[in-house]
Amino acid sequence: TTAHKLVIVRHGESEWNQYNKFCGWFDAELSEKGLEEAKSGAKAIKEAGMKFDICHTSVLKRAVKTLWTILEGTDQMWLPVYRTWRLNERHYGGLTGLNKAETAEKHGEEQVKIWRRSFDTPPPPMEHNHAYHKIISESRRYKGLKPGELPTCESLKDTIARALPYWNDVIAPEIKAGKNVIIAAHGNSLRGIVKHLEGMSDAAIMELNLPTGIPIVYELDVNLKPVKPMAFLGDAATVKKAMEAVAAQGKAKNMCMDLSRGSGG
Ligand code: DG2
Repeated sequence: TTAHKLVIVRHGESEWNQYNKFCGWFDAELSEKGLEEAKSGAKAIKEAGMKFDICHTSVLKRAVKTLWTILEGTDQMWLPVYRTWRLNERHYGGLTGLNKAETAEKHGEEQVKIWRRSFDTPPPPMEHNHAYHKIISESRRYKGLKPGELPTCESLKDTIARALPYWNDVIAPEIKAGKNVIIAAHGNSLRGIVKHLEGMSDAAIMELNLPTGIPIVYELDVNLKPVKPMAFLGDAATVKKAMEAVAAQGKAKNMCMDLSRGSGG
């Protein structure tokens, strides 16, 4: 039986999602569409009457701003918000800043799917001369990380390995203590949490693509096991389309832009 509810939400579309670039730890802004998605997410949470006690997010503004927008839209801006690098997006290494469709044209769609969705194959590392190396690795927000914690690239497995301690040590005890928690994070850091919660296999998680800005509700038992499948606070057709658009970002042609804009007819 349901003992707890948890809300997780991937940030609204970022400017780099919009340009179809691998983003990872680059601190991209929300796009205008992404801000609208976050507002719709807020509206859905408000209509569902959901109230929170504690909020967790990453140290990347696309997730933080999505959370702010949800808190503003539900009149809960007074809530405590905790930010941690452990909820950051997976570090996309040397792929950071590259266009996903162009990368598929160059290396093949299969290779791009492996880089995007395989469980334990990391992307190539970010070298010191990479255009975004300095701005990411020398950012003040990462000064407190211990030696070896700052990644140069991460597989989903690596992402889970640094996100799970935060889940186990901070978030899970709060939920068990009866707090209503919302987590605003990223496609792959949330896929890691979903894999853990649902006990999904390494193969099954490959096929899961999380849509941007659509809140997901989990009903959990006392041991934090889901008692039913994740529920999206959005209509089924919109959710399906949004998930397919994410999967299509790794296709060689630019089709995905048309799909995600809904302008393809
Ligand atoms: C995307 C996910 O992360 O990309 O880093 O490019 O959720 O922060 O927009 P997010 C990125 P894919 O793994 O879906 O290619």
